[in-house]
Amino acid sequence: MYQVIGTARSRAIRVFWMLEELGQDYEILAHGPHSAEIKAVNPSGKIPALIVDGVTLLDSVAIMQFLADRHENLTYKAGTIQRGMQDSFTNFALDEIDGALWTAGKHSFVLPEKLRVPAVLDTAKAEFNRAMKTLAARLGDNEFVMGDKITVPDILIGHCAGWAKSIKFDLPEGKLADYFKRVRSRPAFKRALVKSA
Ligand SMILES: N[C@@H](CCC(=O)N[C@@H](CS)C(=O)NCC(=O)O)C(=O)O
Repeated sequence: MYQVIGTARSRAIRVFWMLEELGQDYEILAHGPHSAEIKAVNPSGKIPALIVDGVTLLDSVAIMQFLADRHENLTYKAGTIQRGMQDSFTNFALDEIDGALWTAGKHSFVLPEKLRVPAVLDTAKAEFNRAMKTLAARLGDNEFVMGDKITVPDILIGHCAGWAKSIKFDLPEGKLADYFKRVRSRPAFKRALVKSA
């Protein structure tokens, strides 16, 4: 059985969600950032971590993609053109969406107070808004970023949409709002929220 170190209100929810999508059994070790339990496996003290076959994997997106590859679901196969396109969406979401949200988070509550620059929040919002415009253009009329098949980047983006809402960033309306709703209303996400609550 998989074990995941991490709490629900963190990037660990991406891993719980992916495991639910894949129908895999998992145990949640609900330890927060910088706990002794996470520091024992990750020198940075960051969550989440996945423990599989006695080995620890770090970084939520690497973990999601590993699980998708391993269980051959929610992903295109490595080496295909579609996988290249899928990974491009993953990198875009990580750089431009997660990146803007994380900048806002770091300068609101993560960094020690003396290192915070509150003015950067407006920059993070502007970057987020720009990413939303790019996403709308790249999504077009598709159901999911890769077309009609849900893949790893949709889970990542779906998580980021909820994160953005929770820190009161403006979320777009129209097709993008429908897309966020479509991804976030998946039963697997609901199960992950219940299990990790
Ligand atoms: N790239 C990592 C980032 C992990 C991360 O920053 N996690 C946050 C919680 S969501 C954390 O543990 N922060 C503590 C810190 O930054 O010191 C991932 O995607 O897993």
